[in-house]
Amino acid sequence: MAKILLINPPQIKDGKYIDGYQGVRPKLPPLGLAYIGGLLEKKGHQVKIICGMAEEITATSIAEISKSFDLIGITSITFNYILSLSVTKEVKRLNPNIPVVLGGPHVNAIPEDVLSENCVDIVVFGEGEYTMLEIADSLPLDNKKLLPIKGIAYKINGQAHINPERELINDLDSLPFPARHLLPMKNYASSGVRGTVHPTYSIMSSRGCPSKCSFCISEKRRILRVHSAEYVVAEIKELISKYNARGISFWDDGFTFKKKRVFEICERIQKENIKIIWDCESKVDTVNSEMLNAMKKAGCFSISYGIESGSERILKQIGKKITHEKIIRGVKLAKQSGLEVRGYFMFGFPGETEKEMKETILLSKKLPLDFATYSLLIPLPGTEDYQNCKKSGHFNDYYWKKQVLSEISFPLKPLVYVPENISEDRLLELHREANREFYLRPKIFVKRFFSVKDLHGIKELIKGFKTVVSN
Ligand code: B12
Repeated sequence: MAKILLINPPQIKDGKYIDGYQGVRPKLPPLGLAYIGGLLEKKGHQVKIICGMAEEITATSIAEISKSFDLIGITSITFNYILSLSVTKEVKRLNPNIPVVLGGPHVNAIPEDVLSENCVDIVVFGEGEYTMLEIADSLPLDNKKLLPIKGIAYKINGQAHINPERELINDLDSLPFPARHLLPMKNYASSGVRGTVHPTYSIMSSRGCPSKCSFCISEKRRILRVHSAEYVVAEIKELISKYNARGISFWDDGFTFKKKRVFEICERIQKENIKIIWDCESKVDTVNSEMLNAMKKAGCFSISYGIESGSERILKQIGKKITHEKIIRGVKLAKQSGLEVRGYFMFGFPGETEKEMKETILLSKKLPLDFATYSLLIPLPGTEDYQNCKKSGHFNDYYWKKQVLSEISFPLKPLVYVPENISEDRLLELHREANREFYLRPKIFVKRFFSVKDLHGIKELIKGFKTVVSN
């Protein structure tokens, strides 16, 4: 039995702890670490998780705590990579003999790059559950023991060794539930991004996405695998009984990809009379009325669609495989079923013109959406857009490294990438215009005002209003 410490790095900016991304985004449990923790515990290891997103803790205190562990695992997305590295360095400085493993979406995209850091012993790319288990089972480590472990990169005499990829986990139900009992659950999720009830917690009921969008990471994640309806409903019940959940947010890349399963989940929720309000992310061309009605009946209150652009040319370019017609249909059907509908839009794709960005604003206003979120493209390693933006010559490498790898507030200024046909100022202005034009319409404002149910709702409304006008 090994003692393993898993770490989500502290959210620190300018030396100060940032609570819940300055209130801009929700605080959610790091499910990747919790899944790994769940499997390690099931197999007899002792696990602790430190979540620097939910606890105010410094890198030095984490390093002190690390002393009593046999193996350390740290997670990283691109935007907190520098934060993850600073924890890794501190942990290694105080505990040079404890193996330190780095994993997560950023690491998956560029394992060799991450391995070049002195403080990192092993890089895990891909799904981490079984890889971390094999590492833990092999302690104390030597190069011979690492050789057969799939999905890792490590160093032998300073030289990088990259082992073959690990197969994706096909039977997701073979995994225990995420070890949420190792997390400070009370510190998370007030009412989620889209939540109206408190507390709302997150579930990942599937992994992967069959779409090939140019801004999204990694080939391998594209293969869709799902938890069965039985597993999903049992997880919901655990969240209710152990953590008093009143709401659930499904963060799957597309909750509605497998239609039959959606019906099964809805049926079970109703049959077992489970009182829960939930929301999910989806793609406009994967829904139909029957499904949306069943979802509504089973407690779904909101659906969020990745729409991205109002320009048919850009939709084609980014590989979204949706058209205006499909977008209008998907949004209308969800509204007809009585769901709240959110649309995600993006600006600043390679070659995108001002005219095309205006088409996006127009489409978002034309659709019967309740909320719209507009983001500026940030090219991330492992995506097609990262390659395209770099090639275009308008990509600012200096700012990419300085900001993207360590930023936790958006938009990043100056922008790391600005399409050829527009100036940075104009792009930022259009982004502001989009928010104002969408939210400062009387019908949206009145709807927001009358949807407020409690003090939390009032606070959210004021925060939203301030964001729109001060943006
Ligand atoms: C829920 C979610 C959020 C939540 C927060 C989640 C959290 N608590 O950390 C919210 C809504 C707040 C959020 C915000 C953002 N997010 Co987000 N988010 C997700 C989402 C949808 C699910 C994450 C999840 O739980 N996955 C399920 C678990 C099982 O997978 P996993 O985390 O990858 O972990 C597995 C492996 O990576 C690996 N692993 C992970 N960590 C470790 C550690 C070790 C030691 C090992 C061995 C292995 C390992 O093993 C795990 C189990 O198999 C993902 C997309 C996705 N489908 O994963 C995007 C995703 C992580 N988000 C992303 C982005 C870009 C953002 C934002 C920057 C968006 C924005 N512009 O505001 C912010 C950044 C905020 C920040 N500073 O952290 C990107 C990250 C890309 C990248 N290159 O890093 C993703 C991948 C979406 C995408 N396809 O591009 N996000």
